[in-house]
Amino acid sequence: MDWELFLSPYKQAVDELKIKLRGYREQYEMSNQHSPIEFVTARVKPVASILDKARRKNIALNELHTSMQDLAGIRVMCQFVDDIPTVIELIRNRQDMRLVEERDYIAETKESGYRSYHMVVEYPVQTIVGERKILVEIQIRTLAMNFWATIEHSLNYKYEGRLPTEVRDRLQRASEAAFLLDEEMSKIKGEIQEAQKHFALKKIEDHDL
Ligand code: 0O2
Repeated sequence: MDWELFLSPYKQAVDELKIKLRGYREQYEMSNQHSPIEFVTARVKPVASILDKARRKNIALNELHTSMQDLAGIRVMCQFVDDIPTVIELIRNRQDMRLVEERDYIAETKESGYRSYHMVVEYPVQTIVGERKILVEIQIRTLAMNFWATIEHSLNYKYEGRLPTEVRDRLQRASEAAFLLDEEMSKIKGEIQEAQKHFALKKIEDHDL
């Protein structure tokens, strides 16, 4: 299997979407509004992870494009929990993609403690042999949710998915702490935004000097 060739439309899709979603942030900044998007990252799933997941979920390699929804992945990080519905709406209203599925692991936290909002979309990529529709998984989460998921992901990698009970328990407590952090930040959102506005103005003034 020529992986580079197979994954090239996925790479095209994540590169395009990364630019498109980052564009929102610039628009909010230009209009002096709080941006619900803090930053955006994108990746094509590494071949080793594809093979591993295909084995785990019994997916044949010739069914990857329909059965593995996260070959192309975009992550949108938000400062506050209530930025998440704003981002969801922005994505739902787009005309350049079709929504396939949504999974709300914020309303229903996963057993591991994982929280995030997942949207699977079908995104058309123009190739030299015509249009290809590519599935892309967009994960939307706060900075606290992202911190937790990143740490948990590396620990899972280290322990090859078999986390010792003590680590698992600590991660569950850490997930609750991240939840509380999000709650506290939401409560002082107004204050934080004031401070950020002052900081942004100061940057402009300093730049003008
Ligand atoms: P990677 O390395 O991020 O690509 P499944 O794979 O069975 O868990 P499914 O049905 O494929 O689930 O879709 P789901 O759960 O909506 O999305 C899977 C992706 O969500 C994962 O991709 C992770 O990125 C993230 N995710 C889901 N559950 C967890 C979790 O408990 N902890 C962390 N850290 N991330 C999670 P991959 O392929 O597992 O990994």
